[in-house]
Amino acid sequence: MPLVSNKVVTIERHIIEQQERSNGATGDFSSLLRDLTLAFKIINREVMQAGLVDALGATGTENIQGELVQKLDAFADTVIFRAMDHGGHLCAMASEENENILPIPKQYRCGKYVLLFDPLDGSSNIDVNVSIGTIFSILRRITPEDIPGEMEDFLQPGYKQIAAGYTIYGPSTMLVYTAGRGVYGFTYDPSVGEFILSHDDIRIPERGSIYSVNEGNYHKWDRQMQNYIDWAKSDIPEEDKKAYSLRYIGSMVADVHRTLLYGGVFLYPADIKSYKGKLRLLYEANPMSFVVEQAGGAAHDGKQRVLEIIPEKLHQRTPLIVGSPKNVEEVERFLNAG
Ligand code: P6P
Repeated sequence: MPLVSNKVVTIERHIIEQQERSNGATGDFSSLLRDLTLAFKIINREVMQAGLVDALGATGTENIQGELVQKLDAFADTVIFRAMDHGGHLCAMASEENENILPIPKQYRCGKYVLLFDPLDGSSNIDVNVSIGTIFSILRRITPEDIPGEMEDFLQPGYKQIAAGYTIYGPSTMLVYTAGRGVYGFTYDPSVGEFILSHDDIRIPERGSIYSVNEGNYHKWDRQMQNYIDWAKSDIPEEDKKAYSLRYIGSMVADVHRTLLYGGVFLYPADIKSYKGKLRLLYEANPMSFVVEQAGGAAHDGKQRVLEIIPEKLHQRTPLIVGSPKNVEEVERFLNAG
């Protein structure tokens, strides 16, 4: 994946160039993504000040409702909703923070897309200054365009996604997205308030030597998963395999972002306690799987391709094995062994 060196391209410019390449694309989708990046800039500002709010005592910032700063994930949820509800591109939204789908306020025009998002995944890590992120997924509505969005607009398999991506708030803030024509990374420059193209056409390595999983759950996994983990961390001379390294941040956006750039595999398997896994299908596993597949990787739930799961519930969970194609194949080999 070439780092961009000879031109300064903002995400807005990039989206327009992508739109010009896709025949028949309306400006609709481009301005939807532009509205989203505004929300990410506002969230970034608050996340980067989070530590200071305590240090500065009661001088916490006011949020967009004029109330004293809420919990950061509730704040992020509100910011995204309010940035996206009036653009005329969406007919409804869904967020991890809200049980039901979120209708577009009556005073605004309904559009032809639905947006699903996890406003601030891994937010429990904010207190220890670990990277966290926003994950988003965009689908085209399937109900008639003259009525408000409905639940069935959201319960579509992941391969129907129009676009998906994440913003990681870390040592630098990066937005990574795909619209089905490759994966692109933009690094935020707060001095000019722009996301600048820094990772053009990201491709995940065919194989990596990092596995990423919470080994504290080892005793809860089935035997096949335990066998894979035992194999992954062993030198296997007869297979000419060196032990893989374990890297686990406990923030999905950070773990998957590292996997995307360095290769390897991120796993959140089912276990005897969470037999469906922990991660949410529609606004965590699907968007991350779409990004990784578009970068040449793979994403399975242990039985099938994640993007082919037919959703039944808005907040349903799924096991997730996502990363370099060869590494995902290795996991599958163990899971399918007798
Ligand atoms: P565990 C964060 O709470 C999160 O939802 C994901 O970001 C992360 O991958 C996972 O949970 C970590 O879960 O059980 O390993 O702490």
